[in-house]
Amino acid sequence: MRFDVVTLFPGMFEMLREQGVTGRAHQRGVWTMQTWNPRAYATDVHRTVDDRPYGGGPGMVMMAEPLSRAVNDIKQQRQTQALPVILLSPAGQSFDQAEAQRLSRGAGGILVCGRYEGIDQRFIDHHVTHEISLGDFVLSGGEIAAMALMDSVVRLLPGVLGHAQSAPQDSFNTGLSGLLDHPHYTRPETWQGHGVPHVLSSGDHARIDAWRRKASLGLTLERRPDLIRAARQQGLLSAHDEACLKRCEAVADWPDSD
Ligand code: 9D3
Repeated sequence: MRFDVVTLFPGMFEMLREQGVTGRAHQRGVWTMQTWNPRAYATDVHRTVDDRPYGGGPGMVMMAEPLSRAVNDIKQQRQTQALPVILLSPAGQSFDQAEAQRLSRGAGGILVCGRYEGIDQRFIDHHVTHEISLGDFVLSGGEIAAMALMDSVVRLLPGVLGHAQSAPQDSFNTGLSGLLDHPHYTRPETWQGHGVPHVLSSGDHARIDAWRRKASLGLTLERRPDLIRAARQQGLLSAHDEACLKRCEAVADWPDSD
């Protein structure tokens, strides 16, 4: 897996290379990343990468030429024209786990991070194959979105997560049928006067699994009823799950009641 990132702020990406799960995987050579600064591809002495918008209005627009020269350089170095060129953009398709999984099965791609008010549309029309957003909130640029995307993809690569934190148990993944995860507890047994649900120290794994499934269903019903509908539509809910949901719907103050 290799990502080539076009960004005016290459320093931001060191974190991904150095820290945590992605840092360890990078150290082991599971994935690589190279950053490309469009400023290095500017054609004037001031190394200009932005200009005022045609039609007027506030803010600046990233020029097509420096970005295009950067992308062409990447494609030449990687000896392929077929790489996905992903623009991180508030106008993109909302990113989700299914897209992370698709990307994790590929060879990586070119990530283009915008700054300022936007990017000259002619660059987008000429080079960009996918536009991806993190959701309906405003960031200062595409960098943090690109890092979030790479983090979510790299952790899905074979051998990146240890057995103890393996990917299939995550929220939105198959083990949980696309439901939210159940609550977690660890020592001490009493913290600030609050105990741990007794079933979790019973050693009865069938009862523990049943409790966790019920907790997942109840939390998801309360917070993300859209995910319940999606799981149902995909046939991921058993008759037992449906009965559990019916009982949850009848209990107003879940999960505090027993
Ligand atoms: C005034 C119109 N704004 C569009 C919503 C302008 C604008 C805001 C923020 C233009 C660019 C940006 C920078 N954001 C990103 O590059 C970005 C982003 C985001 O802001 N939210 C969610 N996902 C993403 S991915 C890239």
